[in-house]
Amino acid sequence: MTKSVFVAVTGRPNAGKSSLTNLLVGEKVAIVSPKPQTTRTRINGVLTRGETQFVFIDTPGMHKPRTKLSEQMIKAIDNSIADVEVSLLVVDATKKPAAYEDRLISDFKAKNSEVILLINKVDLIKNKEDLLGIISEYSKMYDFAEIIPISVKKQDNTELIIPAVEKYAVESPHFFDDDLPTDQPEKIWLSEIIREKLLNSLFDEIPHGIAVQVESLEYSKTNKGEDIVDIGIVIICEKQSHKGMIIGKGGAMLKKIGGLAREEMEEYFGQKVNMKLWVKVKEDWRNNEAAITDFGLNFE
Ligand SMILES: Nc1nc2c(ncn2[C@@H]2O[C@H](COP(=O)(O)OP(=O)(O)OP(=O)(O)O)[C@@H](O)[C@H]2O)c(=O)[nH]1
Ligand SMILES: [Mg+2]
Repeated sequence: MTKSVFVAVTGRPNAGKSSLTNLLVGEKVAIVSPKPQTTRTRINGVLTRGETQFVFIDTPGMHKPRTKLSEQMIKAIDNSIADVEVSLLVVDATKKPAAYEDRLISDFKAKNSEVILLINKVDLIKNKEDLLGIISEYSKMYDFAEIIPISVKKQDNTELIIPAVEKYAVESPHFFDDDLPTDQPEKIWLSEIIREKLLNSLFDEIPHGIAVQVESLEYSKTNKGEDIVDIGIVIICEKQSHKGMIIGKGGAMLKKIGGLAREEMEEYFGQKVNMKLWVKVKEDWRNNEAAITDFGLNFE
């Protein structure tokens, strides 16, 4: 008798949802960065333990939509919450509850959702008594099934999460491959690795306007007969001035990004990677439905 449980991982931008999803699944399925709105669509992180398959749905951080892209991101959140046995609301212990949490909680109320509150980043709280105040503030907002203070960074209390969600598992077939940590297409995952390096290396204003596409992926051989993966990647940005910053002086930034990404991709493929990067400008693509669809970011 097999079981499965779908779990939505929700919260404001930067709360630590993707870090948590990766930790729970034990593999990097979602990219992580210090910049808000890193995750742009729902990403399934799959963990199979014995009879039970856990499907953690990492979602974009809840925010006020300002572009057509963010409207799709919000749809991805709402849709994720609607489909699951239980949701995790990940909050930042150093930040007061605000409109982000209110919006999610009103969704939970409308759907009468089972929700486990995870108060993350407790490693940043100096006075542990402050935690009691945070817990009581959140308890007034919703009837949470459980409240667990955690630190994903220090892996404090994170071992309590799997047993807490396992209670919601239902008898069912496994919907995903038992041996794969995600159903994300490989090309998407590879493009996300590039976006992660860009988010971590560039100034604030540019990253939100960046999209990455893997244009080609071929397995070939070097002159010496070694296996090599040839990857062609296009980075799309919104302004000519941004293109300059992404390329950097004498191509230095692009070289740095390419180097960091290649290292990670070589580890993933277990063989050498040859990567070619191009940068293109597509003005205001975040409000261009055709472009959003083309980049795989249209939720519907
Ligand atoms: N100090 C501390 N930092 C953390 C912890 N968990 C995550 N972070 C950091 O918080 C930042 C955001 O992490 P993400 O996992 O990308 O957050 P997210 O909620 O997925 O963000 P979006 O995708 O933008 O919604 C990163 O710099 C993480 O390293 C934690 O427990 N403690
Ligand atoms: Mg994320």
